[in-house]
Amino acid sequence: MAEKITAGKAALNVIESWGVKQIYGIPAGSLNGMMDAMYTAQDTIDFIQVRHEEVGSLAAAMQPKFSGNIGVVLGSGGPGATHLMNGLYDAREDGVPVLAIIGTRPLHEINLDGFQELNQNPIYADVSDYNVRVAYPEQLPKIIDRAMREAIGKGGVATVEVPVDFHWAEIDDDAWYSSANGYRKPLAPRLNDKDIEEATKLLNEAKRPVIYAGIGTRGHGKDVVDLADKLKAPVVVTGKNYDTFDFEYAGFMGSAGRVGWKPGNEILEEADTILFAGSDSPFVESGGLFEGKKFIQIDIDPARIGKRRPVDAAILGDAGEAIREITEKVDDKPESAWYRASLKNGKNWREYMTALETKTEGDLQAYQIFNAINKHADEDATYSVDVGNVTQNSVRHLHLTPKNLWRTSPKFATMGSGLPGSIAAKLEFSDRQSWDLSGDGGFGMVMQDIVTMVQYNLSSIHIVFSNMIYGFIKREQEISNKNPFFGVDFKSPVDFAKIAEAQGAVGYTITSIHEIDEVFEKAIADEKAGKVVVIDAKITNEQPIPVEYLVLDSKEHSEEDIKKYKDRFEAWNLKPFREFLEEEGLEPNVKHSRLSD
Ligand SMILES: Cc1ncc(C[n+]2csc(CCOP(=O)(O)OP(=O)(O)O)c2C)c(N)n1
Ligand SMILES: [Mg+2]
Repeated sequence: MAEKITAGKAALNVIESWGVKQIYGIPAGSLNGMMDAMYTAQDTIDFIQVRHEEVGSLAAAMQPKFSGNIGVVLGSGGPGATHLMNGLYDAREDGVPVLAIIGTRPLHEINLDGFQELNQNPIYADVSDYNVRVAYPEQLPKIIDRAMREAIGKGGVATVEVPVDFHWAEIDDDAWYSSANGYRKPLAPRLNDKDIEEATKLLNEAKRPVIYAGIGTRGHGKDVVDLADKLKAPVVVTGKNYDTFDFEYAGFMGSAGRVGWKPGNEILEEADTILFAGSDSPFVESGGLFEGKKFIQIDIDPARIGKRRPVDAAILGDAGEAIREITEKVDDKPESAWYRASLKNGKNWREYMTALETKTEGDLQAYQIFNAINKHADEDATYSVDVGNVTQNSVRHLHLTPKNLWRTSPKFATMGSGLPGSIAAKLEFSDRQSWDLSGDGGFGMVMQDIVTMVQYNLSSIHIVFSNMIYGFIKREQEISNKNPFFGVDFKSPVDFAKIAEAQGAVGYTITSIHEIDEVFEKAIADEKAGKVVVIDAKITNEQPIPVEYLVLDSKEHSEEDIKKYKDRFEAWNLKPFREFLEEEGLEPNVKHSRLSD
């Protein structure tokens, strides 16, 4: 007769066989069977008890973004499960794998309108690629195994609802298996020579080429740079792909749009040909930056080619491979006026950023804090960045290299993802420094889980950029709203250092530029000693420069408006790209309003 095993333990054996090391969650009546099984699996899988299920689901979503490993989270039937939504949507929007195991009543009580009972599968239908209720105990390990294949294979969310009693049920030990050993990552489609030729031809003809490097180029930064050097093309990235390149690389122009760099926006405006590699950026459809340009798209997914704009040439395949092929075939271009003007523009912008970062007098701003991070952080530090002005500032002022990992919630863009991401990063990379960079609004959504990091000895540094506003939205209201600002200012200050201390972490407050270095030295020493540190940086509530609304060009704006803009954003030495183009003997492509009058 076959040996017996509980269905819950068999399910956990399956989960472990897929390389899962931890499961996030909060226990509950509908999860008692699961927790009982987890007790027996403690030597291989850690239960990470969080203080809010959303933190668990966001940690589970951030985990594959940092390491590629699937995140697993529990939600109790009803309220615990509905609390998972933000993490699950974050995973779906970023195409990363998460398994959500959600509880429910014992099977014989189902459909009786019981306590906390919801018709759950329909709730998770939209967010999930795979979404079922387990029908009987022997099915539990099999469904979990399928859920792993579906989530990992499709890069999305699998939701499995389990009646609480199934975990305890005994099944035959030979009635389950794991398919993990048979899982293979699909190979990229083979490149088509004709497609490479057509793309190469357009690039050879281009007078003002730009490489737009999306997330598909991650791990291939050097290949992109090789092509850029040969083509003399500046490199623009998508907002989530900054750590693919070295900040110091002079041809690097940041990203376009609001969460971007001035050169990223201007260079796309002035380009004539864009090699759009491995990106599904939704911002490509808005803003008009791509109008009238030759558009060459590389993507590994045929469904994405042409999704955001009409293409002039298309390459189906891996972005790194395609870029290497193009580099072999493309003409070695001589230095061009376009490239020189672009580099000058990049340099002028970097000087602007450096000037802000290195200020030694005046009110404390986020920029000087970033300068301290650049100075004090380990070179392979991980950064989990929340959503708000902090995202914008971090892509401009963090000096990232491919040794770092910089992750955020780029598409779902949920606030409150910074701290959960730092939990996941530290669990995955215990010997690397884990930074959480959050605004006071975003941090306020999840700050109760500092104690989770303390409880599991997850040393980390959390910077709270306290500007007393929902800054990112205040700026939007400034542009769009007819009435005065509404609902964006904070009236009551919060002492985040005290909140940290109250949870067993170390808390510091910085209120002036002069205090920064001393606090950072202490914070780094604390972090090295294994502590969790929160730094409450009381910064001004001024906005970062809006690079999508530049008021710098005398051909477009009045001297008075330019002066106002420069004074406000301390941008006295910032020049419009037009000036660099003209210095190099080039006409601007963009028909500015005044020019075309
Ligand atoms: C969960 C969630 N709620 C609301 C928003 C809309 N939103 C985007 S940024 C932002 C303000 C962020 O404020 P804070 O964390 O203080 O950062 P700041 O912009 O002030 O630096 C808001 C409300 C969001 N993205 N996510
Ligand atoms: Mg704020």
